[in-house]
Amino acid sequence: MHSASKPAAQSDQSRRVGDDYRVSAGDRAAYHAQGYIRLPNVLSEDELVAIETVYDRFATGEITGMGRDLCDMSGTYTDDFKNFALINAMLPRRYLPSLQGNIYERLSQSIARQLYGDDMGYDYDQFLSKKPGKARAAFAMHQDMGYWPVGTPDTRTATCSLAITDSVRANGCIAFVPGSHKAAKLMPHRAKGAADRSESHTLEIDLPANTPIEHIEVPRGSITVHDEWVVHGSAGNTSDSWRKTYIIAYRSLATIAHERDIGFTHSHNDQVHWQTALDLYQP
Ligand SMILES: O=C(O)CCC(=O)C(=O)O
Repeated sequence: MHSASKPAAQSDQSRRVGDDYRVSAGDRAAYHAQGYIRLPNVLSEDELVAIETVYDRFATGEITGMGRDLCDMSGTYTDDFKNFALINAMLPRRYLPSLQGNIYERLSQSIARQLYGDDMGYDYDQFLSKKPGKARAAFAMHQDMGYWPVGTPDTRTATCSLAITDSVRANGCIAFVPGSHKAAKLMPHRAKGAADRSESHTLEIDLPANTPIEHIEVPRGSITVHDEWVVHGSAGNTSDSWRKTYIIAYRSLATIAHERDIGFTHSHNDQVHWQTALDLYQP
């Protein structure tokens, strides 16, 4: 009896099995309760080395012609690339199609489907790199819905963030307000450090000083997954190493089709002609 109960306990741990990643019932429940989870050991070291080689072509500025899709999320669109602190490469697989179908895409897609169902498809990808010793490389607190068109009927989203480097407090790991997704309601956002969105893409929520915040440290090769309403962001990088993150977000195929129809592709080069969080809340 005793020996039979052990494998049962282990089988409820999320884990990689060959080219599958199985999310345990406990982690699925925790995701929906908190608005985020951490999943260990998603990519192997060999897989990470291959992905990081391609990733670095964006972080070093080798891939050009991206317009505003290569920007500093802690600065403005007119900053020089050499001065970027938080390098944001939007839609890297659009600019380098050889990324399409990589092992992280395959595993993260299956994770999103286990969290929300089989109609979840790739919506966008993003590389976020914080340079060492850059205290200003902070990602302002926000809800992802704040960045997206208002009024999309089916908002379900699973955003997977792969730690390409260890992600820890000192290099500005992701931080969440647990349970802040529960109201499923857009909070007031404002443009950060710029008069309007033509200068900088970054939005910010003002949180009360006593808001509980959980910093989620993740070793290289593990991921966090978060939903579209949970309030999150990250502090600057005061360490002497990079923080590199590879984000892929999944939404329902119907939502993706709707948003492409109105011209929204997650590119910072999109011409915005839909209602945004700023239209709702700015005086
Ligand atoms: O990882 C971070 O520092 C923030 C990323 C983020 O805000 C997001 O993926 O929605």
